[in-house]
Amino acid sequence: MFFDKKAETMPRGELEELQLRRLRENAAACYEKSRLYRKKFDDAGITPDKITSLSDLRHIPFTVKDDFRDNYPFDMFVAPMGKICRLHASSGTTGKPTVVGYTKKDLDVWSDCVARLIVAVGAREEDIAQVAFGYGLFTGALGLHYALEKIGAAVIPMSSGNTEKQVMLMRDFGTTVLVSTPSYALHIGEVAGETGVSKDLKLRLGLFGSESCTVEMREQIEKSLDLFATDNYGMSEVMGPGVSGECEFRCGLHFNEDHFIPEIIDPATGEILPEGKTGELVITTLSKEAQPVLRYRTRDITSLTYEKCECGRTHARMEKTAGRTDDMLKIRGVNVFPTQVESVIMAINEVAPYYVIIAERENNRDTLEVKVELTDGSLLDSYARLEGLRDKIRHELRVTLGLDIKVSLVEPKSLERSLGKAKRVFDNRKK
Ligand code: DLL
Repeated sequence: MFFDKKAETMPRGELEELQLRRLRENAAACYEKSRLYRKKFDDAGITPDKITSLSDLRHIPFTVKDDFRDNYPFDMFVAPMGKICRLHASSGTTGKPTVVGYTKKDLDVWSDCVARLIVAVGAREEDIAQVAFGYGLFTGALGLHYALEKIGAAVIPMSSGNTEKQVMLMRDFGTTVLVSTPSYALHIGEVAGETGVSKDLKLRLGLFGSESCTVEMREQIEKSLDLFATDNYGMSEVMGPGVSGECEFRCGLHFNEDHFIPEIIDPATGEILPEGKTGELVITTLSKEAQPVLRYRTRDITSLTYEKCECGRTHARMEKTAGRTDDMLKIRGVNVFPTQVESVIMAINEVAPYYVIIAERENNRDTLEVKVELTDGSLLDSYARLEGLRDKIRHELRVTLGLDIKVSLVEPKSLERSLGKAKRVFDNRKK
């Protein structure tokens, strides 16, 4: 099913013509109205009229998160304040938040973009959708909210937290679609099981996003909530959710390529990588009025394919992200992504899908510890069985990562549950 079949299945030649026209308009607006972009262009010795083909995009300098921080709060806007009608911000763990502004048209395009993604995985007018993202400055909740309204679904603006009530309403209202982070969905499934309401739920579809989730974790969520779990991706700097998302075939996330140009670069050199190669995703907005963004370095690691999908969409697809360059841990010369650890843990029956990864520096040597919850606490009483399980997990991690990692098995339900984006990595070496 399509929300906007014409746009989503546009022949690539036509799509690229549209992209070029929008890119040229966008670059000209940035050059004319933004001090930041004018300086970037001038420093690189280019002017927007030099962009005559899509491959000229490579001459435009990158935009990075610090550009948003340095221009806090509103200096990244190219539209006057009178035209801005919504502000969001991404919290960030350090420093100032990154602020994003939207014009009326931006909000309309935003809800169209998200509507395409949710219709592509089967959301319908008849659905009752519970939004369990935190409402507020975070783009997730309102981004999904307005798209769900746009397709005519009944929206429950529940927000995150209050999980027992969340589950009760889900049962009483007959919620069919759950919108949340995958880690919160996992916790909702746990609480639904504990409170005995799982069997009364009518969920059929999960619209999950905002953090990485392995296929193994997704299967766990599907089992516990009995729904079809799907992935959508985005970031506040370029819009929020609505940048890319899976279709019903779940073979990569389709970009809304008429509104965004994706590129993959080598994160170390900035060099553009060819189709299929894994690197850092860079995004250029094509239609944002309030705050266009040129070549934003997302720090997310993925690859692209332009092959036509079985669903009929012609827009490029990105692979599910392996993680962020800032989440990647370098331990004794080996790169470790939390998703690799997750895949190993999820394949072991005796442990629950709750874990944390802790990096330390001891005697000038990096160490990594994985703490993971047992499903059955009685195992803690049997030293031999516990040791056996620990050895098995350590062995599997060594095979996957090529690293010796300390494994700690902890009591069931002892690790903190996530209500939004899970914090699973603690790199104490940075302290
Ligand atoms: O998380 C926007 C969003 C909300 C997307 C709801 C999807 C659903 P930020 O808070 O700015 O915006 O965080 C953006 O989150 O650079 C990725 O690292 C990560 N991220 C977002 N979606 C996914 C996903 C929102 N589906 C950052 N898979 C991005 C993996 C994701 N990581």
